[in-house]
Amino acid sequence: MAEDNLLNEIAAIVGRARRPVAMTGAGISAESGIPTFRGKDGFWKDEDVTRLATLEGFLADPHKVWEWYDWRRSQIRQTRPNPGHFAIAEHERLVVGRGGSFTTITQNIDGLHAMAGSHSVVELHGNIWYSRCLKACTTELTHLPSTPLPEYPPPCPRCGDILRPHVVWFGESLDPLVIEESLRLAGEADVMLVVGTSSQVYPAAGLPYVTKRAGGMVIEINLEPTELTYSADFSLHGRSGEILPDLLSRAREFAE
Ligand code: BJW
Repeated sequence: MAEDNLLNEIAAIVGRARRPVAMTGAGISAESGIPTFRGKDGFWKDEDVTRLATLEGFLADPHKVWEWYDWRRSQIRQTRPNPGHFAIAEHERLVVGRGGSFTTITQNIDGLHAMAGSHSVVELHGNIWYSRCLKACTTELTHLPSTPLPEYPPPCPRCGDILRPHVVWFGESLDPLVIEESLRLAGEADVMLVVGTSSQVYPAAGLPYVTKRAGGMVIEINLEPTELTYSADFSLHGRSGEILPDLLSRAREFAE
């Protein structure tokens, strides 16, 4: 009962928000079958990340890194959005329909938010279905939707040099326009839902604090406590694929 009251209190805040933002991480896609990065079942528990998800690792062995990304692409290809993704997409439609704005800022590179029907999505760490020229002969991205690729590393269709995955590796800067946009959205948000992220990787992990400093509320949804938990206004512990549909359908009853 106490839990039900708490959920309704949070639903009222979310339902009345005019400019909510969802900030998502690997946890929201876990229920679609995509492994998270950290933790006991995390993707990176056995791998040396510096060999695979850094520019240095890529330059040392582009064939191996592309092989790994192609394997991940083939795994992601078999997945579909889950009720957490769909609940966010449905809430975006509701908020926009009554004249507000709703954006999903995601650290995920899997494209599942768009597949669920979310229209306003900021991808902080890129998108695994795109690649770009290592030598940056053009700023245009190359869409590589098929897997497996015929060769590793794939050649740039314009200059013949090699393509790299369009993702942000450790130590690399995020696209400045993407940072600017996400800082603006976080600063203007009246509510930020922080879903399925360990809140360890910056600058993404700093966005909820931008919302808080600007007077917005931060609501965390995660299986377990994180570094954000003590600063969040509310923390709901459980599966995002269960909590989000419940919370956001309750929120609709409070929508003005
Ligand atoms: C569930 C669930 C369910 C599970 N329901 N929940 C400031 C301070 C300190 C360091 C830095 C700083 N600024 C920059 C840095 C350096 C670095 C960094 O942050 N390091 C920290 C680790 C300390 N940042 C960078 O390098 C960034 N670049 C940058 O800032 O450039 C300027 C600069 C450089 C160097 C120094 C200073 C400035 C770039 C970061 C790029 C991150 N890239 C990756 C790989 C993407 C490509 C790929 O996938 O191959 O992005 S790393 C990886 O982590 C991936 C993710 O997007 C990201 C975040 O992970 P996420 O989503 O939080 O996943 P997990 O696994 O950590 O957590 C999952 C959570 O879900 C858990 O909490 C579970 O409990 C939960 N969960 N199932 C609800 N069903």
